[in-house]
Amino acid sequence: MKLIMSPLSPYARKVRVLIREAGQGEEIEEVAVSTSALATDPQVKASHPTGRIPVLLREGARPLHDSRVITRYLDELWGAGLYPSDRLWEVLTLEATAEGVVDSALVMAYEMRLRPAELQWQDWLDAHWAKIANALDQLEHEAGSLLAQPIDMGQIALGVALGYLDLRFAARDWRRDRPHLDEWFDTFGARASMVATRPA
Ligand SMILES: N[C@@H](CCC(=O)N[C@@H](CS)C(=O)NCC(=O)O)C(=O)O
Repeated sequence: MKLIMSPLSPYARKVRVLIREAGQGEEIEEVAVSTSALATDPQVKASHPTGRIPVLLREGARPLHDSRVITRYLDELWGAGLYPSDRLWEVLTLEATAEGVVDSALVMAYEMRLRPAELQWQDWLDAHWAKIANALDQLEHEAGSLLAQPIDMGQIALGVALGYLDLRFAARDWRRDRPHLDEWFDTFGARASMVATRPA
């Protein structure tokens, strides 16, 4: 199988962390592309209806797209246990919260990096950061219990989301006033799967 991805994409990083946590690095070739809505990579255009990454190319089967579809597929294929049935709804909800953080962060990143400076809209940026801050404040209260749980896909999504905030919005310092989340990420971010996929 091949994973069309970018080393900077947080959505692709979730899949890449899962692959490493499942010990299946040999099974998937990671193909790095550069793509954006303004210049869609041809491989991405050919395999994803709305031209986004990640995409999983499979022998003799349709490509799979959307990171959450790919992570569910690989988890089931390999029996990785990252969506444990006894905690499924909690794991899926944490995964969705982390995804919402990444969705808002990406909206902000595109606004700042792709839109011409004179067209950028500060209220829009602030509104999306407020969504992120609200989610992180809630997660700050839950971070202690996360440390006690075995790794799951919700935690992977959260670790990737926080890593993306460090990459794009370090100056906003999400760690300030969130010591428990900071401590959790210190531990989680040191996992080999996270270190190996750290965006450069
Ligand atoms: N919901 C999708 C989001 C994927 C996504 O937006 N990926 C970004 C890269 S981080 C992308 O391909 N952007 C290019 C574009 O929007 O054309 C997923 O989880 O896979």
